[in-house]
Formats: sequence, structure tokens, C-alpha cells
Amino acid sequence: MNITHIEHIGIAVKSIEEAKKYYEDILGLKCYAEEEVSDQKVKTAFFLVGQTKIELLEATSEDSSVAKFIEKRGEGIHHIAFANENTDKALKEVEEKGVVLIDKQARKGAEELSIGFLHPKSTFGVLTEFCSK
Ligand code: CMX
Repeated sequence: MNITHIEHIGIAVKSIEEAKKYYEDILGLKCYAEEEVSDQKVKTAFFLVGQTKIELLEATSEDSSVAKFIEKRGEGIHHIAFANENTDKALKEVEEKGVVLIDKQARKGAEELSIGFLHPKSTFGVLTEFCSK
């Protein structure tokens, strides 16, 4: 499937406005984009660190998976996303190897990327995302 790098690390926060202050004022990173992904019921904010992004995630509704995550586990690392050449192919390949998928087919995520999630029960507790351009 040719994973090339960690595309982003998703971090669940209660408030992007509040969390941004830490990333910008203390770590000195720059938020280069904010976007609502209505399909996923989240608002996102992005920071570039080398080739990898930090994606802050704030729930836009109580039934958002990010809201549920924070309620159960608190704020923190929510998922890791691997860049690859073709998300549909990568999903199919890992499914054939026995991994349980959340998304059987790629769908559109933030930044127009083609994304698909693997279930954390199949990936040693880490919600895993594939994404490709
Ligand atoms: N990482 C690791 N484990 C997680 C998790 C996460 N992010 N989210 C939930 N879990 C675990 C829960 O702790 C729970 O474990 P236990 O059964 O041991 O208690 C189990 O998964 C089921 O959790 P749940 O709260 O009942 O949640 P759901 O089954 O309703 O959903 C999941 C879990 C992962 C299937 C769902 O969050 C999902 O479909 N995620 C993919 C989409 C997504 O996360 N979108 C937001 C980001 C979008 C973006 O980046 O643009």
C-alpha cells in the first residue's frame, strides 16, 4: 500500500479556540487552516510540523464521535493518519488481511483528502486513518 509518512495526528479538544493558544503562543506553530467537516461533525484546525500535520478536532454536535471520545476518555490523541497512494486500495488490502474497517470505501475528509478509518479494536487500540490526495 506504500505508506509514505504520517500525514497527521488528530487530537480531540473541547475548544479549538482554547487549544490553539497552546499550539500558537507556547509552541510557536502557526494555524494555517480551519475547516468544518460536517460529514464527521467536527471543526478542525491544522498546524504543519515538517511533513506532518497536527489536526485539532472539536465536536460540532453531541453525537459526534469526537464528543463521545472526550466524554469517555478526555481530551487527547484521537487518531493517527497514514498517507498512502490510494485509500480505497489500502482499505481493501488491510481488510483482506483481517483488519476490521470502519469505512469500506474512501470518503472525502478535510483538505479534500480521500480518507478511510480502521477500527481501533483491530489496530491495538489506535484509531487509524488512511488518506490520499
Ligand atoms: N481511539 C481508540 N479507541 C477508541 C476511539 C479512538 N479514537 N474512539 C472510541 N474508541 C473505543 C472506545 O473506547 C470503546 O472501547 P471499549 O469498548 O473498550 O469501551 C470502543 O472504541 C467503542 O467506542 P464507542 O464510544 O462506543 O464509540 P463508537 O463505537 O460509537 O465509535 C469509532 C467508535 C472509532 C467506531 C468511531 O469513533 C468512528 O467511527 N470513528 C471514525 C470517524 C471519526 O473518528 N471521525 C472524527 C475525525 C474526522 C476527521 O479527522 O476529519
